[in-house]
Amino acid sequence: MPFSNPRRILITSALPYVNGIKHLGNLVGSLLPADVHARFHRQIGSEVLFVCATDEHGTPTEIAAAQAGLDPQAFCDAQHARQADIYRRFGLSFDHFGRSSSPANHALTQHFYRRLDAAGLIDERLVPQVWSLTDGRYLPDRYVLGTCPHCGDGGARGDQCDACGNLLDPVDLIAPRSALSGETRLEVRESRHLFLRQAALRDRLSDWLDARSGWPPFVASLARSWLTADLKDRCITRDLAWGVPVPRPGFEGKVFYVWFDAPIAYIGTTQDWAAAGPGRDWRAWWWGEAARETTYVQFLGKDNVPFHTVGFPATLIGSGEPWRTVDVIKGFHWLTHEGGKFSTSRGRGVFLDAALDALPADLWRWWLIANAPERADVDFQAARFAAEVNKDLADVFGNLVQRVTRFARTAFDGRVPEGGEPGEAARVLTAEVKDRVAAIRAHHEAREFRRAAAETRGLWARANAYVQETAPWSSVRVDRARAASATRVALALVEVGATVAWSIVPDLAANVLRATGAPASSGTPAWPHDLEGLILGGRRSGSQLSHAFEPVTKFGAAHLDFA
Ligand code: B3M
Ligand code: ZN
Repeated sequence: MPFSNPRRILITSALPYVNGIKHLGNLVGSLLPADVHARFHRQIGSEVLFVCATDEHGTPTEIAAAQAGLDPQAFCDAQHARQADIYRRFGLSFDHFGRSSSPANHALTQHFYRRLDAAGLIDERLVPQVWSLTDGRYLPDRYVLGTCPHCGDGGARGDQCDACGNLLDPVDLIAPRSALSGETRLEVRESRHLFLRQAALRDRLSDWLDARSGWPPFVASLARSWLTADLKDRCITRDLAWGVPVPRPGFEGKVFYVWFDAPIAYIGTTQDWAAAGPGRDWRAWWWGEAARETTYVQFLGKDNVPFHTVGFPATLIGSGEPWRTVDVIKGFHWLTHEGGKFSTSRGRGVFLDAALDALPADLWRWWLIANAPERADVDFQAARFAAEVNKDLADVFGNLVQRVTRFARTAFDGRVPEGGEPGEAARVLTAEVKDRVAAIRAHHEAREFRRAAAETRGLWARANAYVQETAPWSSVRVDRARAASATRVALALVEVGATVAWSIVPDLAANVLRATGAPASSGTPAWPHDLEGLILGGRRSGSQLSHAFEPVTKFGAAHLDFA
């Protein structure tokens, strides 16, 4: 198995744009699976660094700040804090949640530019741009509105007409106007910009891609197609004030394109993490020999594939320095919402603040991971969501935990019962549990999240069947020793079932582990080993079940009143 138990694993999630609260699609498309993977690797003893940041530069931020009556820095300060709080409440266990606007990232971005320039990979070119006399600024393509020359729709943007789907240039629009002011006093001016000569790196990028493995097939083929047909030199500067300044004569008042500095922020954030604590070395994750043992995995949605398979590797490789590049890109398709697209601009879908107001984070985490859009788009439907979460977490797992722990508390004085010998059924069961736990681990290692969740659910169901068969609450009246051993085995199964689910549902698992009196009921529970000793050997006999399990409350789809 590739990368089985790497000594050191670097995990990054695509950086959420700073403006606005994200929706379930953003969560499942990068942040959440990255978190599950980080937690799983901590459980098996890998040295993990999991970083993410808000992506803060670019026109949308500048405009959203202006609309809020704030300068971009103040706007980003507030929005970053809001997002950080939501991710904490979702249990996202970043080692560092940074910002692409940090001084470290500014310095690194300028450093990469200088290296690329020295390597002859930067070209200066004149680009025609729309200048708005009224707004006193250049307008990015999509901030020019007008009538579509193809279908006559009056709401076409300078990059695309949504009505007919045609790609446009702002100069194609009939009666163009500024999206900011509505004014029509526009003119085309030539502006000087920098281009990264990606086409000159084609062979090196292609060799680099050939040397990667373990990617989902659709990500590998998307990467391949971007590297062949669509590999163009890329403009990496913009006529904007908010961003990383371009350190070059004649470029005063311009900044780097947000997609140039955003992936660099994976490194900048690692430097910020290192600066925030003693004994931390960012080079061990990113640089030369020091990072040789590091496996680097990126999590992102399919629209971000080109920037991570062409743009960012071009920056790193083109610098001529020994930067660590990604080993595996785990990409995701879309989560749709009741048959349509999630849309931040139209406020359509389940946004993360509303999701947390409605239900505990783990209920979302469970369903999203069990239904992650790994091979195709997946539709979120409130009714289906409610039915599946109620079944898996309340009926199957919750009920198992509730029955077993409550019985142990009443019949065995709140302890893991001692005495009795596990019989043949328990031996068969243990062999099967070993196989299932190994399968769950293999799915997590392969980043096959749906399979990991499905196998976890299968383990819970198997444990339920054992409890059903042995029914210690009946046998206790006639054969206390047999009931004791069955209850002890069942408690061990509950403990295993919670431990292997912890990366997906950390709060629920901790709640269960407390109720079984397991030692690792706070912090990261180690991946189960020696299952014979735990299940058959009665390793935890006699220990106290100090806390009662807090059952999972069922809910109806009507409880989820989303647009
Ligand atoms: N902020 C786009 C997105 O959220 C972008 C990702 C940057 S990753 C370096 O889709
Ligand atoms: Zn059109």
